[in-house]
Amino acid sequence: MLELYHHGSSVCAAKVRIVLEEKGLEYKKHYIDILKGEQFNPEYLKINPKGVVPTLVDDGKIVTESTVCCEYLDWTHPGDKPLTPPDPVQRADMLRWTKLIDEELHPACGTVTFTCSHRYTVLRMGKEKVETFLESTPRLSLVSDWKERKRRYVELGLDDKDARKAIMVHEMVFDKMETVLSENSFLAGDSFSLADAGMIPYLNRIYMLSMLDEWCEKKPHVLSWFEKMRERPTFISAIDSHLPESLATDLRTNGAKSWPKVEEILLGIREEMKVGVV
Ligand SMILES: N[C@@H](CCC(=O)N[C@@H](CS)C(=O)NCC(=O)O)C(=O)O
Repeated sequence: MLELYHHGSSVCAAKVRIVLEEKGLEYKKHYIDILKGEQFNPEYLKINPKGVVPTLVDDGKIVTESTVCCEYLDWTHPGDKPLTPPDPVQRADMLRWTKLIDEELHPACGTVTFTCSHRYTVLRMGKEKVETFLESTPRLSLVSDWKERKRRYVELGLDDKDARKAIMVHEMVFDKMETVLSENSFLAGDSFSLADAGMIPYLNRIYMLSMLDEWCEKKPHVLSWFEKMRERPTFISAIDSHLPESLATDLRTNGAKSWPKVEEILLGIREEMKVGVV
C-alpha cells in the first residue's frame, strides 16, 4: 500500500500528489500540519529526519525527497502513462528542470512564502508556541540553515536580506519558462512530464499569493501553460482539494498585501537585468 505524509500548502507534497493522481494510484494520506510543528513529532522524525514533508511509504519502504518520490513512482508504476520522456535528450531537459527546482526554486519559494504569508499564520500561535516551533527545526532541514532563516523570516518578513535573491530566482525561472514554452507546450518533450508536475506547485504558490497575473503579465506563455495545467482533472484532486480554506485565505490576503513591496523589489531587479548588472 502507498502512503503519503503531506500538508495542504506544501509545494513538495503537492508535486508527489500530482504524480500519484496522474497515474491514478490509490494512496493513504496522513496529514502533517507543518505550520503547527507536527513535522517535529519524534515519531515523524524517525521516517523523515529533516522534519519536512512529504514522505512516501510503499509497503513499509520509506522514500523521502519529493523529486525522488516522483521518480520512484514513475519507475515502480510506469503504467501506460510514464512521466519520463523516452528520448534521452528530452529526459535530460526534464532532469535539468527538476534540478533547478530542487536547488534554486524551492529554497527561494520557502523564502517568499514565509516572508509574505506564513509568518503571519505562524505568529498567530502566540509567542511561546512560535518559539517552540522555530527551535524545533532540525539542523539539516529544507536547507542546512533553514532554522536560522525561518526565524529571520518570521521576525523580519520582506525586510530580510534573502528576499531580493528569492524574488530574482523566481523571475529568472519564469523567464526561462517563457522562452521554452514559446516553442513547446510542455517544459520537456512533447507531453506532460515530471518537469511539469514539479513546476505546477511553484506557479500555484505565486498564484495563491495573488501575485501571478501581475508578475507574469509580460510572460503570456507561462500564464497559458499554467491555465492548461489548471484544467487537468488532477489539479483539483491533487492541489485544490487539500488546501484548507483558512490557509488559502491567509495566502491570498497576505500575498495581496505583500505584493506592492515584492513588485518594488522586482522592478528594481528588472532594471538591473536590463543594464546587465545581474
Ligand atoms: N528537499 C525536500 C524539501 C521538503 C520541504 O522543504 N518541505 C517543506 C514544505 S514544502 C516542509 O516540510 N517544511 C517544514 C518546515 O519549514 O519546518 C523535498 O523535496 O522533499
